[in-house]
Amino acid sequence: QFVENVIKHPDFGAGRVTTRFIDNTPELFDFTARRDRATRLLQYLGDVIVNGQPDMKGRAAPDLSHVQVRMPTQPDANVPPPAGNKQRLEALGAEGFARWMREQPQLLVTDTTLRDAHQSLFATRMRTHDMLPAAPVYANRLSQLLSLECWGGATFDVAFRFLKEDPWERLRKLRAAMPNMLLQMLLRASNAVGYTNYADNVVRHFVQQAAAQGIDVFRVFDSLNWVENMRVAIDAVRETGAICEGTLCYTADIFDTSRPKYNLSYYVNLARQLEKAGCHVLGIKDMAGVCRPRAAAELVRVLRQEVGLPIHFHTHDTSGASVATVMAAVAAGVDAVDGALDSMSGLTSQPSLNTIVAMLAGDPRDPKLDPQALRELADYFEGVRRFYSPFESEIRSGTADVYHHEMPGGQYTNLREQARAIGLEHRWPEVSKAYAEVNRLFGDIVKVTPTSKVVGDMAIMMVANDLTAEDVADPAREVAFPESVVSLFRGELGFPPDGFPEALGRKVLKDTPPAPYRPGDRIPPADMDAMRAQAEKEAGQPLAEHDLAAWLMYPKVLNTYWDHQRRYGDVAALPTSAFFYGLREHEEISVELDQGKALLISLQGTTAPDAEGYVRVFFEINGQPRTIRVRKAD
Ligand code: 3PY
Ligand code: ZN
Repeated sequence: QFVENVIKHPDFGAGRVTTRFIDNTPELFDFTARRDRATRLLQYLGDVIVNGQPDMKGRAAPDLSHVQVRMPTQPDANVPPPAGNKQRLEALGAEGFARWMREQPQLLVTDTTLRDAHQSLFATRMRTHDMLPAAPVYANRLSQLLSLECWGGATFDVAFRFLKEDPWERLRKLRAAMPNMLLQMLLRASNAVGYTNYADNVVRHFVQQAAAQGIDVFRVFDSLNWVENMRVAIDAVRETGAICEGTLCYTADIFDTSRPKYNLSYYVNLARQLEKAGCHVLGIKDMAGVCRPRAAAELVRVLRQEVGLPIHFHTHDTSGASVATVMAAVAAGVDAVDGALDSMSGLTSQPSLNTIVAMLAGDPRDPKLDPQALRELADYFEGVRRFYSPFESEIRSGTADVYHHEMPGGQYTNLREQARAIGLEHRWPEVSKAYAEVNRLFGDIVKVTPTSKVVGDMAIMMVANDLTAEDVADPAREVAFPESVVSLFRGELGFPPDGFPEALGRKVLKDTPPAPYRPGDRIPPADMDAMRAQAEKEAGQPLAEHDLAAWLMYPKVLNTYWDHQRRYGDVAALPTSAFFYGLREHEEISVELDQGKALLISLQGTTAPDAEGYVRVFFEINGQPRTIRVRKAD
């Protein structure tokens, strides 16, 4: 192979070869690098075949023998996609784009399939490998979509932690495949894509990197609806030239007089603050799906009078009523809504985009999206979803229970995961009941990441220890509160407008609760040079600016990810069935390590463990036999 590389090199052919040729022509060694990468992938497959994929521990592998993924028709790669909203944003700028959104009559639609839908249905596990075949179809046949939500929220952490892939790489690939579409992310304001407040300069740096790598629309929210705590993120987004969708999180019910703090004027006041803070678009984020049709209509009608921003409505279908809610919002004049392709919709996910489009056919606000393209993509994801079935929750139907527990759709599968991990899944109804009780104990707060995680931690702790709400509130009873609860009461995620309940705060903190302050004012700025030096030392390699941004938020997760990379190479290139379940005997997969260069890998067989506990796994790779030794775990 090496000699072949030398002979084929254009400089060799052209006689431009000096004694330094070999030293100066590193690509001659590509084959060793490729061989090494292939070996590492085989090691990964061998480990999965012999010992199972770590994320699958305790889950039953699905029967995949009948799974057929129907690929959507791929457009001609030589024909560039039509101009879309990306070009409109470039032409009009963020303010101009927002004005266009508000003035044009059609309903604008965001597709959440690549972010919220899989976060809400199967614990955020969708891999980039399964997203990419859809991208050219979106770009060529669905370019009228307002945007594709494809990044942020839990996808960032889960990609590194569980999927062992780089979310920045995902973003770059999606960006390249859809140069005409607006790519949207969910940003938790000062919590960025994490679960805690970060230093202001870390948040700014992250936003700059996300915009530079391809994000056009930032949906920014704060988990306590505290606009003061959103300003750093809002300003950072504005500086990049991207669209800032300042978002209010909807909770309770504007018509419920027993919870007056979440009445209509609460939301109008928030919307005015977001407009004044410089947001281009107003998002209404009904993260749990508790906004009923009558409330959505009233909210949209009044907000459209009271603020000048276009309004973008987001909900979840946990109750089964979300299409009704979306239709009510549309009738009241909402400018944009979110939906997910129908095979990725419903239950804790978004309402079906295909259904919304079908319901509005012929309507003056018809979004005019190609139903056939939506159908093909939905068919494709229906097949893809089967690979992830071990991560799906057991729910089979919509339930009005959500109006009671108010758990965000994006949290539901994750919290069930958390319960499962400590053996509490069979007590799930108690967990969801405790969740509602914790909300009341905490003073009826907005529950969305990360406050929702704190409420979930507390609920799980109560069920695990058989504690009632009375036990928790009882000053005489010792309770070991989870660290996240202590942090919440210390104000490290900010404060609700009416503060946290004083008595419980005293019990949790064993001290007087603090007066409200903005967490970012107390977190010293990160020393970027020192941080970079440390991160590069841990990574064992120079890091790009965006890698540093990731490490600043998730140092431990990144270190583990880098270890995995060193050991196994780029597992993101594997097909999903192989990534999670390994290979069946004589199954052959094609893995594209470099653009256009596929490896054919098949499993020929395995031996029983030898005396030292090692199994030999026989592969064929591009027709050549290769054996990998794997120690069988006890
Ligand atoms: C997230 O922050 O990940 C959410 O989806 C909140 O709804
Ligand atoms: Zn959501």
